[in-house]
Amino acid sequence: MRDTASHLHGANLSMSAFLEQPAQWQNSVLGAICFSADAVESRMHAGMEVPCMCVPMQRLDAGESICETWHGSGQLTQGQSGDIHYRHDEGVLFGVITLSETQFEAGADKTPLQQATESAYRQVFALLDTLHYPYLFRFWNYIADINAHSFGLERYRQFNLGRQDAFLAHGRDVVGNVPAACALGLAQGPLTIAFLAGRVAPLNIENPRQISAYQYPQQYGPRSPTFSRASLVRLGQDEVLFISGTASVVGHATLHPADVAAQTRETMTNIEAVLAEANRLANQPGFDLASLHYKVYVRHPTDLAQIRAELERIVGIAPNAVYLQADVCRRDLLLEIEATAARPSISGQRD
Ligand code: 3EB
Repeated sequence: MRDTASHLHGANLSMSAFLEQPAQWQNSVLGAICFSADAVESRMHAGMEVPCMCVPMQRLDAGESICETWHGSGQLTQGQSGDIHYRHDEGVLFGVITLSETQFEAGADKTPLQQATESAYRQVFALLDTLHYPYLFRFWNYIADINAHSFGLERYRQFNLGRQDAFLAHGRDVVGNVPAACALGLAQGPLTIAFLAGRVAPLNIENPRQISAYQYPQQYGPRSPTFSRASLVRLGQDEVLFISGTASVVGHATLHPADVAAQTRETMTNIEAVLAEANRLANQPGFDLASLHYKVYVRHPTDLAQIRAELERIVGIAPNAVYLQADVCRRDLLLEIEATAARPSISGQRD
């Protein structure tokens, strides 16, 4: 039993464990992101009030599919607004939105993916304005065929155009105070986005080894990606750290293009640099590699063993990590790792 109020925390469960939880547990869940290569279980949605997003990705390190759940506290309220399903407590809102590009026509100046992205983000911002959760903590972005080219532009770059236009349309910053995020490629499916937002401004953290993504030069596309390297959220006594998708990028360049072990090491050095920044800013420093929960997106399944061996060597103890097959937003990047801080203040809650 949790004793104190306003705890935001995450947990990973297998899909079957998720479905077997008692109603009381479900009543604390703000939402879930379920990674499964299999067709979506209809039970996931039937009669469930929990907003749940299914990401069609293969888990590489175990047979079981995995659900990332986010828990709130107290009375939860859920709803639907346009294409968004959401649930919130007093301080935090979790939402999911999926949009098919086929709803949009290839207009003169905007591609269908760009329009879908802009629409999804505009819907998110409008909802947050209406419900008064103005601060975005974190976005999860999943995009079919992320490295393919259409309409003369790589699809990830089309996504970046639509995303930034929505930020600008809502008068939001596109440099500095921008949310943490990840952006990964799927074999197929609609544009799939989840988000966490709240009523307190997070601290946005950059990585001194990297140029901020929102300042990437033109060579990476007509619009820079709108995300920060991490966000640190303070909720009462709690601090939750969201480290964005992190890759083998130093400055703005990809390093070690064909060496997956070296990319893994460079990525972890980047995560360590972000942790150092977080500890400088945190009320309760003490975030470390061993206490993070990792999601490791692997482009080539055959690279799993090498990536895993490096990660385990660098973290020291067996890391809390889930490995998933995904495309990464630059062709020469072989992996991307995101991480969330475990909450060391609560004993016996290791999840
Ligand atoms: C990078 O450092 C790797 O577009 O939202 C990581 C995390 C990356 C988020 C995004 C992209 C995004 O640029 C790619």
